[in-house]
Amino acid sequence: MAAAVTAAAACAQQVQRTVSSKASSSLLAPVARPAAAFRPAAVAARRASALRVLAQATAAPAAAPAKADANKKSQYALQTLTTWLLDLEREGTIDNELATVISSIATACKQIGSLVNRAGISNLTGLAGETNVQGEDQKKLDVISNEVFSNCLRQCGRTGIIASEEEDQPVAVEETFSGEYVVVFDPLDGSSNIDAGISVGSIFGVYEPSPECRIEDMDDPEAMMQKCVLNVCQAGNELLCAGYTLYSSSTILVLTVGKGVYGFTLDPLIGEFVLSHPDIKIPEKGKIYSFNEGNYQSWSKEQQAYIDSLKDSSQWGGKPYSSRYIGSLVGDFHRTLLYGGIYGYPGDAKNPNGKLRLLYECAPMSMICEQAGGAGSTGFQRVLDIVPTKVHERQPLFVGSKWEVEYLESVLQNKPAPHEN
Ligand code: FDP
Repeated sequence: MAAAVTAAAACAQQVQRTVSSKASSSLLAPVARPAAAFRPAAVAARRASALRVLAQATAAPAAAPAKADANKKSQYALQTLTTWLLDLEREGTIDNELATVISSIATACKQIGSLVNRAGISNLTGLAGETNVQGEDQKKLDVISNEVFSNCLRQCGRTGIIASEEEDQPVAVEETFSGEYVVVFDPLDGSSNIDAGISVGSIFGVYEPSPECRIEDMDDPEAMMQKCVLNVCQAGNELLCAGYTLYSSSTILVLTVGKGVYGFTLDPLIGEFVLSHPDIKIPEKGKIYSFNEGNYQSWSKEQQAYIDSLKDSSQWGGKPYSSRYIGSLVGDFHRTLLYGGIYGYPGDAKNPNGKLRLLYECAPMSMICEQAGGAGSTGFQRVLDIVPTKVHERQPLFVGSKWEVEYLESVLQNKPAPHEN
């Protein structure tokens, strides 16, 4: 711990204060309009009258009533992530600060998506030569994506603490000047697929602002780090926002702020995420399971029995479940969200808690799944109820259609299967 604290303290000391004064405006703050009040009243009146005459003279007799025209939607109307966030702000679902954090995450994802697309021709494939705190070899793109994500979050000035899969400890952000949201993320999940050009993704979660873990408290780095860890280790049910971006045949950002799930596809020609999947609902029951069956021998007998039963066509009207597994959580999860079924990474004899990390993999995916009408479970407990005891804690994860997840829980817990609707 002491070494980690020293490292984190050293790291924190290196952070340069790039924003010294409190900024008053934001990316999404309403822009003050040059008001008509500056126009002399007589000129304004003359202009209004001239416009009325012109409108009468040019109005086609068969024109639809003005009210109907105003309500007609233009065929060129787009709902972009930015206008969607503005709508949420207007209705009071999120505030301006959270909208700014989400915008900066979207910018990071656009940049990572472009790097992923060009990885093979920009010498970005292969290993970086380092291992992360979890002992995994870091790919070049893991390291770069982490830097891109961290830069965007710092520059937006609204994050107090960031915790990444690629960092040993949470990092207090010095550049923050308001907001102080806690952001957890895996900048490039599934990166072992990168060199083969297969889908990868970024996953993120945003928690309530926390002003407790401050860079100003550097005179006691150990106490500061304890506060940082404490503020990051929150249960998933405290998440304000969770999302992921899939880098695949298209770049798709899927997001929830606790009011349904929305998907935005990046239009590369205008550089904007455009709403393409409004109010996503996962099917109640599916026909696909997604597990790494190579681990079958080391699963519990209950876990084996569950997968055996999905393959037993006699139980499912003559057709067994189909198996699909990319080995990239974001890709496998996205398919499960749209088509239904179950994604699972169980514990096994060697790793009782499986492989996936609670904070920036299991919890955000579970929140998205629940918001879409599905479920997220460890097999014995709702994922969103677990309070992590450490930043990189692992948990078994089963997410997907409600029926398949409940059926899995019933098999693991030796309980009767849920009823089919
Ligand atoms: P990766 O190691 O390539 O980053 O948690 C990381 C993850 O990929 C997930 O994206 C993926 O679902 C899982 O590991 C794959 O693990 P297995 O190779 O053990 O199936």
